[in-house]
Amino acid sequence: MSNSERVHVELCKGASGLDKVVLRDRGSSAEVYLYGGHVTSWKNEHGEELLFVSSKAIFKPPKAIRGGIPICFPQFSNHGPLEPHGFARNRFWSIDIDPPPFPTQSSSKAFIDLILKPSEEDLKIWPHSFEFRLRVTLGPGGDLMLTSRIRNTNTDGKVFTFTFAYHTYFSVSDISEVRVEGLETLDYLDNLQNKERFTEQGDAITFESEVDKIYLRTPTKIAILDHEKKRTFVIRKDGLPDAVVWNPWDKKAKAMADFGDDEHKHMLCVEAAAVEKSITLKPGEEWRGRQELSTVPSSYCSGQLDPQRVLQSS
Ligand code: TA6
Repeated sequence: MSNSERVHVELCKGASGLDKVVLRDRGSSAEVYLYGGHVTSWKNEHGEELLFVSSKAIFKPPKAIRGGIPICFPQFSNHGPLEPHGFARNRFWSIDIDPPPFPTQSSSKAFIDLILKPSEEDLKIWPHSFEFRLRVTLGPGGDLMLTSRIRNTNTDGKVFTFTFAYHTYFSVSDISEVRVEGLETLDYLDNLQNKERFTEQGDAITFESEVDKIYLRTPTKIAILDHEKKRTFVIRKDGLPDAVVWNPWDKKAKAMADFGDDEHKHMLCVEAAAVEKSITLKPGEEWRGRQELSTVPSSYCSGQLDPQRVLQSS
């Protein structure tokens, strides 16, 4: 079956009978649940899964799915009065059949538009009307793009502010062999030390214990090198100045009911985010936040690919 005949977008049933959309393009694929507007799978042309989803993940409201790409909105973590990470990740989104024209043209046919609007219940906890449009695109090269467009539709003239993150769980072979490049020498807020501000040392970030840091005003590109898999994840982001790096390590892993005791060894969250400075929208205004994920074959030590070259290339 040629690529043009292949079904690029398919609506079907997933875990717990929840609706999901499967995107396919030249052997690559991605899956998005309407519950949470939540990407739960991204596979390359070899069928290898690139995102981590816990074997104990719960696919049942109101629990957010543990893994993939939860969307944190209108509040990141406990940076505000709402439940941790806001409510968008545990609401049912709809397929947006008539989205406004998309700012950039993509040749990809494998994309889906989802939309979230507040329910009466949501307006009681966050009294603001909004339209949150999310486009998930699987690019011809297997790249995964998420573009969020959030519009303030308040009719009472009220502005609103929010914080945001794509809480991406990357699948890695062995966390103790992983390096993150692009965050060196930056300031960060350490969530394990009352959000105190520190400056990162000069080298690539490696992992030997629990990490929960919010890096401030990072470059638009960050690389995650998985030595064992000879794979580098490249995160490109737009409209999302910060980046959160999280690994619960062993103790927190054991404390989370929807997370396996040893699963911290095979995942790393690097989250394109807007946290330090919340985003303010007047009625009628729209914000856009985009992340593009791709992989390049790599092996740092064999010098085949220097991450700095990845970070400096377009
Ligand atoms: O993004 C890092 C973080 O805020 C951590 O503090 C940790 O709580 C993680 O998110 C997971 O949060 P969750 O609410 O999904 O358990």
